[in-house]
Amino acid sequence: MNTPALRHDWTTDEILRLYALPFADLMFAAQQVHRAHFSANQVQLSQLLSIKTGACAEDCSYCPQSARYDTGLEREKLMPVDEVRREARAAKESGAQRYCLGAAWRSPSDKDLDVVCEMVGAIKQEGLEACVTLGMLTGPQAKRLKAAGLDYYNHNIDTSPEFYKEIITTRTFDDRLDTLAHVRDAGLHVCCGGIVGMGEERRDRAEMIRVLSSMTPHPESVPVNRLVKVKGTPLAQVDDVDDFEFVRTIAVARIVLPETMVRLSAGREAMSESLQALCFLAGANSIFYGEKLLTTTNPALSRDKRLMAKLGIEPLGATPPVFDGAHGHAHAHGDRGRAVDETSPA
Ligand code: SAM
Ligand code: DTB
Ligand code: SF4
Repeated sequence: MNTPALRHDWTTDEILRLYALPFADLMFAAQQVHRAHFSANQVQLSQLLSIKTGACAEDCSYCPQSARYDTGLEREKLMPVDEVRREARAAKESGAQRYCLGAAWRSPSDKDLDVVCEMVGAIKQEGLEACVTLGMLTGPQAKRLKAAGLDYYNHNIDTSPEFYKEIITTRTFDDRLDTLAHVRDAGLHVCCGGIVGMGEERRDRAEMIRVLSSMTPHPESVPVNRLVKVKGTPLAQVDDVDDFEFVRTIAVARIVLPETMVRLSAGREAMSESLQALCFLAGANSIFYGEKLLTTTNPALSRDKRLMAKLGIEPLGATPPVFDGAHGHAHAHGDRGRAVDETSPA
C-alpha cells in the first residue's frame, strides 16, 4: 500500500471529514494505515505507578488528585526510591516493557527532581523503558531527566485549546506547549494525548488531534484516555461519550498520526471486551497494564491476559512472554514494532 508522507498541516475540517466517514470506511482506512506501519497484532504494555499522590495545587476538573475537590483520596508523600525499584521489578516480571511514574505536582522542585532522577536510574537498571509525568518542566529540568536516562516524558494537552479553558484555569494550554518544547529539545521522546468524554464536542476532539499532528516530529506516543468519572470532581456527572465516537477518535488518531503508538489509556476498566477489541481494530496499539492506573483501577491482569489471548494479541518486546494460549509467544522488537512484511506468518 502507498503510505502518504507524515503530515503536520492537517486542518480541523479535514479531520472532521475523517470523523464523518461511514464507520466501516473509517475502520478500513485506519486498518490500512496501521498495517502499513505496525505489526497489527502487537500491543505495547506500560505500567503506571503514582510516586506522589493527591494534594495537587492545580484545578484540573477531571482529576481526583486536585486538593480543591473532596474525593476521599489518601494523600501520599514522595515514595522512597527502593520501593519504586521493587515495583518496577515486579512490573518487568509481569511483562511490562515501560514503567511510568506519575506525580501530582504542578511542577517538580529541583530537590524533588533529584529523587525522580534516581528513580529513573533504578527503572533503567531493571531493564525497562522509563517514562515520567511530573507536570510543567523548565528546559534545564528536562535535560537533567534526559541525562538520568529517561526515555519518555508524558505531558498531555488534554483537549482542544478552546475547551481547555473550561477544564483547567490554573495553567494555560500554551504552558503545556512550552513544557512539551523543553521535553523535545532535551532529546526525550514525547508522550502527549488527552481525554475524551469530558463534555467536549467532536470539533474539540478533532482540534486536539490537529494540535498533536502539528507537532514536529509527531509525539511518539499518544494516550487516548476515556474520562474516569470520580465522585467529588466537577466532571463526576458528565454524560458518557458514545462508544462509537470513542472508537472513531482512536481511528482518526491512527490515520493522522501513522507512526505514533496510540495508547488506549484510562477508562478501560469500564469498557467491554468488544469495545476494547474495536479500539485495537481502529489502531490502538498500546495499553496500561496492571491493576492500578495512578489512583483509579485498571482491569485485572487475568482479565487482560484472557482478552489478549482471545484476540491473538502479543505483547511488544516483553520478556518473558506474559500471555498464554495459541498466540502467546513474545518477540523482541524495536521501539515501534514496525511490520517488515505483515503478510508473513507470525
Ligand atoms: N500532575 C501531572 C500533570 O497533570 O501533568 C501528571 C499526572 S496527571 C494525573 C496525568 C494525566 O492523567 C492528565 O493530564 C490527564 O490527561 C490524565 N487523567 C487524570 N485524571 C484522569 C481521569 N479521571 N480520567 C482520565 N484521565 C485522567
Ligand atoms: C495518561 O494519559 N493517562 C495516565 C498517564 N497518562 C499518567 C493517567 C491516567 C490517570 C487516570 C486517573 C487516575 O488513576 O488517577
Ligand atoms: Fe494535579 Fe496533574 Fe491532577 Fe492536574 S492532572 S490536578 S496537575 S495531578
